[in-house]
Amino acid sequence: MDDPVAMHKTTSAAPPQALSSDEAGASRVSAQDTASAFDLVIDALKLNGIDTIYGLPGIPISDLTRRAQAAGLRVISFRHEQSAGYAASIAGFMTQRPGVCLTVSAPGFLNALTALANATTNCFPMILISGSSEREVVDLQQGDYEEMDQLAIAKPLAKAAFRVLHAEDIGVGIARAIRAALSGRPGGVYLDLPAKVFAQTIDAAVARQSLIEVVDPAPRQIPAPEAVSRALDLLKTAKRPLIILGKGAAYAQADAEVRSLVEKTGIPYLPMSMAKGILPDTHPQSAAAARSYVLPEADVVMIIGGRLNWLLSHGKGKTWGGNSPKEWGGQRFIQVDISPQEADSNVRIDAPVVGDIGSCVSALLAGIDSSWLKPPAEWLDAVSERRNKNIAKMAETLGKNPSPMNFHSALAVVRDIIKANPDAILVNEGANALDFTRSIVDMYKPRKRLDVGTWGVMGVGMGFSIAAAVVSGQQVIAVEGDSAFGFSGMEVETICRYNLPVCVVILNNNGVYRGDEKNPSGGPDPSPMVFVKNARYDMLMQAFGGAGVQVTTPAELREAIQVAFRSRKPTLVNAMIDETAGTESGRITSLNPTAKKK
Ligand code: FYN
Ligand code: ADP
Repeated sequence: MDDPVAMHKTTSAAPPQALSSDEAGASRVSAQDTASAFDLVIDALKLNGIDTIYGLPGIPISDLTRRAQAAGLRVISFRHEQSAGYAASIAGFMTQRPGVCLTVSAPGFLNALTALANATTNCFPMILISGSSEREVVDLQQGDYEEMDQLAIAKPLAKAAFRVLHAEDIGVGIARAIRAALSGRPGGVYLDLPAKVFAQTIDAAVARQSLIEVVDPAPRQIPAPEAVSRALDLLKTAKRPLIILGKGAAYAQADAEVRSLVEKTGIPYLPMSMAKGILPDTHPQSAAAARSYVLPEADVVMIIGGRLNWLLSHGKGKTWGGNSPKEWGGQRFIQVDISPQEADSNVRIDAPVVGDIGSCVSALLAGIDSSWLKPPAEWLDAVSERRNKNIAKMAETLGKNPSPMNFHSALAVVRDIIKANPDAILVNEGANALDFTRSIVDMYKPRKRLDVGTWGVMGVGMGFSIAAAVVSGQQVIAVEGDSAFGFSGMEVETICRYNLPVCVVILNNNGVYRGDEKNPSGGPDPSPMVFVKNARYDMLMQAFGGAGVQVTTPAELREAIQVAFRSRKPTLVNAMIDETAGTESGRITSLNPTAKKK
């Protein structure tokens, strides 16, 4: 997809680096008499502190990527748009600034669309900017190059979708996209830029006037005082209270307030997967290891930045003490959320508190003074007892050293590595590789665990890892099932090209879930559930100049990860584990009709 458009002026590309906000304000258009649409897009992004573009160049946006790099933006160029989209979305989650993904028209746009939809589903702020074909040809369906009505297709999958037809509207288009992505419940936004716009040039003074620096893009939303009192009154009645922290609480970056609320109330808390680490998983009030005990037993549950969706069994059924899948347990719920529509989505919410988490939690804290009574000792003791029992059981399993290595013995190593390197970012995808990692590897700091999220989507691994390294500069470790890795594996070239401190650990059991299935017909094809046996994924990383290591024991695995962390070199550790290790669908067997029957 070479772009025939010649560059208007050549500038040697500066080495990629993050912009300071002062630099971000510097204007390209001010230096010229006229401004091109390319200049306007770049200036509008910089003016709003956006310093990185994740994308894949081609018609009609390749010149935009060159010029953006020349103008000091960091442009991370991927091998597939879906990974670029995932990268942008997780950058949004980590930074509270929309991550920008740039693609070509129709197929490129569609490749990134899964990531845009995933961002919307997960409440990650992201902007997908795609070039598109000629409007008049598309609308008459006359068969343009990469013809597609992208705006119409993006709309149902995005929080908002906009199109710009004139260069002088680029400033407004980008401002609207930023506001839509960040304000209220964050989400994915689509911005359509037809090729014709890029060919436009306007007077530089007009261009300067047209740019908007968005003021207060995510305004605080203060909860109503009566909603706060209602919630506190309900909490006071609880004999067996529980707090659930969701990834919205991690996104909000109100870490000190959330911790203070948990500690001042003395209530046990359950972190959802990406909320792990808001308080360290080793915190004495963590009920993570007593999940199946606290959910049905709790009488009042305060959920902060999380949804009662499938991950929480919709707030009802056996998980919550109901006798049938549809029956509600006896719990009463307080829900703290920025979306006024979230409450009652699955069960009755007795006390919705609508607002941003920082403001809501601060308001709740203001109502909790020294007279606040901690939960009854009976409840706290019961939770501790169950938790300690499960932790002891887990310690026993992790202490074993079976041959061949299995999920537990491999993940015991990752657990130690994260404990020793709490700033490292853990990316995690797979089925068993995901589920075991979630319960075995403790997190110590907020927003350090990035995973498959609300959809349980596979393919986020390398995109998330790349963005995590770019945004934070921290060491990243991606724990991947061998199947999950396949969705974005080619991005190891991207990791090597940008020399990022990413250590990919593949828990390789030769298949989807496990690797020992046979073709039931006895025919020559392998089972649809298995891969090439003992595949050397490590050599894939070596092909691009990174370090690739094959390991078969926990000691070798530890050594390989430690070397990767010390060197900060792109590394792939192919950890061969028992091919019979793994259950179909991991911990969500109940959602898989076949596995459920088995
Ligand atoms: C948790 N547990 C622990 C610990 N932490 N035991 C000991 N030590 C520690 N630190 C216990 C916990 O109490 C549970 O035991 C069990 O380990 C599992 O905990 P988890 O993972 O928190 O709970 P569970 O039941 O798996 O949670 C349900 C879920 C989760 C839906 C939230 O499965 C999930 O996030 N799944 C995502 C799946 C996904 O997206 N897969 C990708 C698609 S794969 P008990 O209390 O005894 O139950 C395609 O097939
Ligand atoms: P989890 O999967 O961890 O349970 P979800 O993604 O389901 O988390 O839920 C996150 C919730 O957090 C969403 O309902 C969203 O509206 C909410 N949220 C996101 N950001 C904020 C914020 N800054 N303040 C309040 N709520 C937020």
